Amino acid sequence: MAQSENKVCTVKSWQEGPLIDESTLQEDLTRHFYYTLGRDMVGESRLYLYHALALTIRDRLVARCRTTRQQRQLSPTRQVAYLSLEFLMGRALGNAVLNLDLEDNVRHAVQEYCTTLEEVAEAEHDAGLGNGGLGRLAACFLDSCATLGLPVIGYGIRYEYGMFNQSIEQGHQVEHPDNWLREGHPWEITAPENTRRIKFFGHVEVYQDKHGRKHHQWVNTQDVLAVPYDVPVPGYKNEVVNTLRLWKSEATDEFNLSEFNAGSYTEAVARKNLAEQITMVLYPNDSSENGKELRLRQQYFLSSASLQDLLANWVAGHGEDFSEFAQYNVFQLNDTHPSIAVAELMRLLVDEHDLDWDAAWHITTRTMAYTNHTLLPEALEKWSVSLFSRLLPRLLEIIYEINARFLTEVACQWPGDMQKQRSMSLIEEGAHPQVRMAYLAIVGSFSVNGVAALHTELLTGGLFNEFYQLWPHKFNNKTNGVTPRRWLAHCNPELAKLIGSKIGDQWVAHFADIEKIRRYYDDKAFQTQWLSVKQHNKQKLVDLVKEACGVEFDVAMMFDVQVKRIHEYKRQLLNILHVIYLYERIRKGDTANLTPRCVLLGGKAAPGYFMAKLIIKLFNNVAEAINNDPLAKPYLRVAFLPNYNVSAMEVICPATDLSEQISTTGKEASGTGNMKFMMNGAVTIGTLDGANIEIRDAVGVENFFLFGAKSDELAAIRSTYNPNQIIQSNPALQEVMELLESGHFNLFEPGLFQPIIDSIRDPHDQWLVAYDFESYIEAQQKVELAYQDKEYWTRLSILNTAASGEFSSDRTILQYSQEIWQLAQQ
Ligand code: B1H
Repeated sequence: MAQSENKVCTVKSWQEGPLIDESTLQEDLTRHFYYTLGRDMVGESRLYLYHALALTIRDRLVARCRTTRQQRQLSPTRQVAYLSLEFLMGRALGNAVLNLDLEDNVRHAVQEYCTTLEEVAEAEHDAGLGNGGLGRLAACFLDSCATLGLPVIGYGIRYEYGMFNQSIEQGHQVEHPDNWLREGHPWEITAPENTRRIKFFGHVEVYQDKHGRKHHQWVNTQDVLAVPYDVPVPGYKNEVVNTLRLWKSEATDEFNLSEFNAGSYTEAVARKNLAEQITMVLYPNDSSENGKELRLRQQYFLSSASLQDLLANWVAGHGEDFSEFAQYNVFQLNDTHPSIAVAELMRLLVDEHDLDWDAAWHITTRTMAYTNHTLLPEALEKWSVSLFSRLLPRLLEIIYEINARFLTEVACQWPGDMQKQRSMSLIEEGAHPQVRMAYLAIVGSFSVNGVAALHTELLTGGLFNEFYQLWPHKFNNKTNGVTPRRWLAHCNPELAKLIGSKIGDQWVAHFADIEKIRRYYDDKAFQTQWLSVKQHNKQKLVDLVKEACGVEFDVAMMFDVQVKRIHEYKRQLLNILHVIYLYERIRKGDTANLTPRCVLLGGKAAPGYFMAKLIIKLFNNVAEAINNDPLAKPYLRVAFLPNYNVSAMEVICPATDLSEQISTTGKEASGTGNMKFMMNGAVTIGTLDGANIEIRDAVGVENFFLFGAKSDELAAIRSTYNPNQIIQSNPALQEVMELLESGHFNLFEPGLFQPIIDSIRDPHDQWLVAYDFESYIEAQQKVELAYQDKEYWTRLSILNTAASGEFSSDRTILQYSQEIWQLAQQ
């Protein structure tokens, strides 16, 4: 439908919009409850009340979204599209109430329904459209962009099924589909008029026009529709509402005619399912690629739909003149997952908008920016050339052309060095040639950034060193951050209030201000209040653990927590060995200096990751043995929290005393859970990895419990690594291994944990579990002593929160905005 055919008609009485402010909130809630949803029984269901409240708040978001858009149209500026296969948004209600400053009104309004805001909020499903840190980072970034008033639109996929739900059965992880849309998603608004068409398969035909110019036509394709669903993203008390646009795949209305005419009507309709499969499910493999064709389809689907969307908007405003396009647009690629966008933008500009190659390349390399999130080799995406040529034939041609021109540049830089050309080529040669997506992203982008200082150093000095030598100016660091709205103001209201009573509430939007509470770290009365808030928060976690795991935690004990995806590099196994070590001491009666502690572990294992699943089982078996031993009860309690997700973290991080950040050095690109814990006053035990290094610098080395090998020692350690000898020469570790190897934790399942035992004893153990055991135990002993001195620990806790200012995603986004995006100051 052409825009010009629509008559523009503004409803006069609505030019200002209908009255929609706090004063009508109560009536709007009732109207949505009674009429939009057709309910009449109060108390009938929390779910309906939640929906009515969400719609009431959405009205207010929609109004602000419209004014935000209108204001930006008045003075167009450079804008950013953040392309990500994951947005781990969690729940929206509490965040919207906070950011729109509606708490008092909403509390008042729900009172009429004889319930509380907290209870209503519990009815919302988490939007689990992400795996872990990378997806949650995207969500924090959206909050910061809106809060800073930046014109940033998120583009992602509206997965029908998000991250799977995890239950624990007989100690094993069991996965259940996350049908999060079943009860409806009241925040989204669909915009079918902006549906885009995405091509797959087919072949390329070349023809010459009358001027002798070659044109490429991608024909005989099997097309899929991308239908947008917009989710509002409110800024904090600033009237700005940005958009997250999520694409859903749908079949076109075209049938395969021959099939249809042959009487196979139902088969032809059933074939539509193939199209709808694209956005059916999120791949649950955090930090490892899986190489599945459907995943490449998802990546291209998102990239193409989003770029077409932006180009269509551009053409609506500027016609086919792209001369200023790069001045007004930036595309930030969240890892290589959407990196096919580099080739797709070339295709759209050259094939569909008739630009010549050089003009299109000029635009592409001035608008694309790439964030790398991992050095793990298993996470570096490669797609086979044969899959590409079948699924996306025109894109493969474009990648070849980009590569040919790029290799000429390499040859100029390093004349005659064929090895350089091979190692830097976008195509990895071999029996099964593959496209290296990270290289495509680097070659096509003007900026390449890592997510913490060490990570960026390792990128430029190692993984991408050759590219760094060629283009040092492209590389930069942007240390991650998390939003203090969700991760302090919303999830820890008591602490927020206490902080506010001393330094005001400016910190919520200007988080550098949090440093001001440092003044009170020695103030006895303040310490007492601080501790009392922590105890309340711990009680909430006690209730959750009791309900979810049936284990009794005790607020008087230290809460020692490790929650994150289960992965060997994150070393949950080291944590378990420490738990077994403590248990050994208890069994031996060596308890004089033992600080009672509750150890909580949580996180999901990728369904196909055998070792990660076995680690969950080991932890649960160890927990079972310890929790059933009356000797252990006064000193040690252990629980695995099933189905760790964003909402669970909102209860966990305010209640944690000790934050476990114990990855093998050089493996965790940044980590962001470490920052959430720190903001909420947890003290960290950790390695010199990822953002831990910056956290330790910020809080002061004396206030951080450091252990483990350092990154510049790793090569030497690995070359002579002999875990069996380490075990032999360390009595504590020897005892731990003996207990594990005796079958004490798998009495009825002999040999169950042999793969774990073997991995610890393996001289090629990449994760260096045995190597770091001794220094980990020492650091844990220092933690125990520190915790025994309540006042000292409380001081540490306050200092951690006070030093967390730089880990706000507002700081990160300001750096993206100034140093990469070059957005005008708002
Ligand atoms: C991170 C991933 C990731 N790095 C592949 N890489 C995925 C890779 O589904 N996949 O194919 C999904 C996720 N995730 C994490 O990003 C890092 O491990 C963290 O250290 C970092 O804090 C986070 C955000 O930068």
